[in-house]
Amino acid sequence: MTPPTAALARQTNDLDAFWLPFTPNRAFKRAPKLIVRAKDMHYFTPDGRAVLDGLAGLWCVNTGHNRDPIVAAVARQAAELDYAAAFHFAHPKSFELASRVAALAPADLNRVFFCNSGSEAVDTALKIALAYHNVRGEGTRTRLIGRERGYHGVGFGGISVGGIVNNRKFFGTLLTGVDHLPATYSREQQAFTKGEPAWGGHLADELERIVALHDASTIAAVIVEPMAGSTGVLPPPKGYLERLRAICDRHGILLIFDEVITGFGRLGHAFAAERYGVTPDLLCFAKGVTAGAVPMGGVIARESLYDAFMRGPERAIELFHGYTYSAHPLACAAGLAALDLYRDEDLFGRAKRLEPGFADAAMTLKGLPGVLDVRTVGIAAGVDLAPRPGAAGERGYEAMERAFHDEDLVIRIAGDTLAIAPPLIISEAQIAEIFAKTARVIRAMM
Ligand code: PXG
Repeated sequence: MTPPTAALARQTNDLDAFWLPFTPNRAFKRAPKLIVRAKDMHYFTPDGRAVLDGLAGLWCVNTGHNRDPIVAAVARQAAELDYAAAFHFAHPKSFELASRVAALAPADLNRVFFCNSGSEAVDTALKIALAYHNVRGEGTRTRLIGRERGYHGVGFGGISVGGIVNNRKFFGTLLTGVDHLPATYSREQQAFTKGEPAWGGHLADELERIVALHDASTIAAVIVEPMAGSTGVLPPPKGYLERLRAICDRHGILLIFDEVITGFGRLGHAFAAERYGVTPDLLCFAKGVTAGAVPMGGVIARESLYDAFMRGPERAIELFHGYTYSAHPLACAAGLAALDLYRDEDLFGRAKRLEPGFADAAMTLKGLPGVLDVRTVGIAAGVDLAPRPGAAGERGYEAMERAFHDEDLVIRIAGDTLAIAPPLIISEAQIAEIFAKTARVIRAMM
């Protein structure tokens, strides 16, 4: 452990050059929040303050921070093989990680394409879906269906099928031929539900309406997050995903699950597909695959999809897609070490066992001033705060800042909704601590 030094503080004094992502840059640079170190459940600031991580990084550090086996695996790999040209070679760990990821996925989801982020995973899945129909001679299937309030990263594909207005409105016409299912959330019907709400399964039938409008022969795929994370933890209504699957089957439409957040234990299973007993045709993952230690994403495809591409001359490339850093050795090493930790510490099972207590702890916020809804599923909670009149998002932002500065706690916001999703190694005492701190923040603001 390195103590904070004056040199380190000096290095971080010039804040001008760095354009921070998804951050109010001017407000941040006026009152910067710096992190120099992390271990397990905590971040550490330059002055040595320990800050409890209530969001597992950004939903990715599911094992907890800086776990020794991951650190050692990455260090070993960096010394042994930094990089091998991804379009010429493979290295042993790429095959090993693909096999291990495939083994965690249900049914015949067993062919794994690697990339470097969730956004790339989404674009990869959308492209595989379009190309799949093409190689099968159904090239008229070009439409992609997303969902309102969906978040699928920031590539043009992802923002097109996504349903977050601010992520779309500045960026032109996006992909054409995209339509959207309605969001599944209704406060009136679902407020203060633990787990999957009873109301809303019927909203999957909106897909039939979209099919009737465009005709199935023009639709390639439907993409949804099994649980919408970024827009404030919206678990799927009971029966919803099953109904989507049935409608897709009826019309030859591919179903894509974006499990960038739900993958690797967040919902008490390796994948949400397992929790819900619904198998998609393509499954996007990222984040938890390396527990955030090295960037990595990927898509798991059903074997039949992969097989559809394996035709033509053997020397011909089957899918014109890939990244310089697909299956990067450091990412594969981190991924294998993370999967070992998930297995050895039974972290998915742990999340499942902690879920009822986590939900109870979250529900203690019910009844606090301005708390309009609390939702939970797995080790994730969304808390809607009443917006200040004429200043939507202000209360959420203030809550996040107060949590960090006054309570040494990291939480996330989407507008006036707080999101809480800590690492899966969290203790029951730390769960209580998160919600006690959050309650104090809420009380202090109202
Ligand atoms: N799909 C889903 C479902 C995601 O949640 C992405 C794709 C994109 O992943 P990359 O690795 O390209 O960022 C995500 C990312 C938040 C928050 O505030 C959520 C994400 C990222 C950053 C912040 O909830 N999810």
